Amino acid sequence: QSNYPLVINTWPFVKATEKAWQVLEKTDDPLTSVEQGCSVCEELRCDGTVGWGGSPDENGETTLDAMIMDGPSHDAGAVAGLKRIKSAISVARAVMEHTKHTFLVGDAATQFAVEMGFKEQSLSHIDSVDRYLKWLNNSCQPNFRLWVSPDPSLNCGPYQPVQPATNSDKTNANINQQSHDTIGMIAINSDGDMAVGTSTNGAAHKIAGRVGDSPLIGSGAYVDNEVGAACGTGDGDVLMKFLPSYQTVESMRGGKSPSEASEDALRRIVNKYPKFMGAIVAVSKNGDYGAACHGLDEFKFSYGSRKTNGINVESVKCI
Ligand code: SD4
Repeated sequence: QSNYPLVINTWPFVKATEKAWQVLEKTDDPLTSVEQGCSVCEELRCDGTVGWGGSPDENGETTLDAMIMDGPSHDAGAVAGLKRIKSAISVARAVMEHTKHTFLVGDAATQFAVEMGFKEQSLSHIDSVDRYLKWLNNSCQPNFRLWVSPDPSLNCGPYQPVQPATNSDKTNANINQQSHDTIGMIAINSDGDMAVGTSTNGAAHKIAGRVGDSPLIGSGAYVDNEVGAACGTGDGDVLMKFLPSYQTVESMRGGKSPSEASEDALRRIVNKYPKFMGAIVAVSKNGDYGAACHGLDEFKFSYGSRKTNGINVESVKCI
């Protein structure tokens, strides 16, 4: 059996994996596969951390970050702080395909989306309202979501600016940024052409306007069609300082396997931020794949993959 076609994504979001696979099988189009796979998570509000109705910011509003990148053309589109539009990755694709630009943000991205025919609607859900009010009242429930700090006091508002003394204090020190679970997805078709994408509602109780790593090309995801692709999940305020998806692809270019390259990218982060939490998944040009994580053992980081022989969810022991 050949190593591709293949779909792979962060976390066990199997409905998204399966949808992406169905699209890939039918169309052999990795870009549409990634878009539609991630769209499933946006609709299902995977873990409350993708799509509408999750991770409210300090104003109680959910905003979305997403990107998509096409291997053969090396073209990409992204949106950040997208308001009142549910289909973030599709808007990112529209930016790529219908503009000369690459990245649109905030209300102006919404305006673009509406002009492109996307429906404007509230991104609030009873869950996001409830979560916001609990945070506001300083009565959060630590187990409300999959990813919360082991220290319950860190999960409750109101926001207190922190002035960390060192980089290692910085990670996890900000009580506003404790809930993570981005979908990052890679698809590779029967010709070995690849696409990547991400979609997330970012960090819970973020300061309004905060953008994470997920929509940033090279940080949240990256593809070089001649080498491979990678995407990440985790603490975006740290991840974005290291361009880990780009780094992973470059290490594969240098001969590392997908797992080795992902691990190397994370080690560069952990070296400076020992408490960092996050993961990278990667696929090489020949369809080999692997992953690495740090600080996620408690959350049992796993990722989904789909080939002709079925779906597979693999747990990763973190470095
Ligand atoms: C962010 N990286 O906005 C995203 C959140 C996330 O797994 O990945 N969660 O920081």
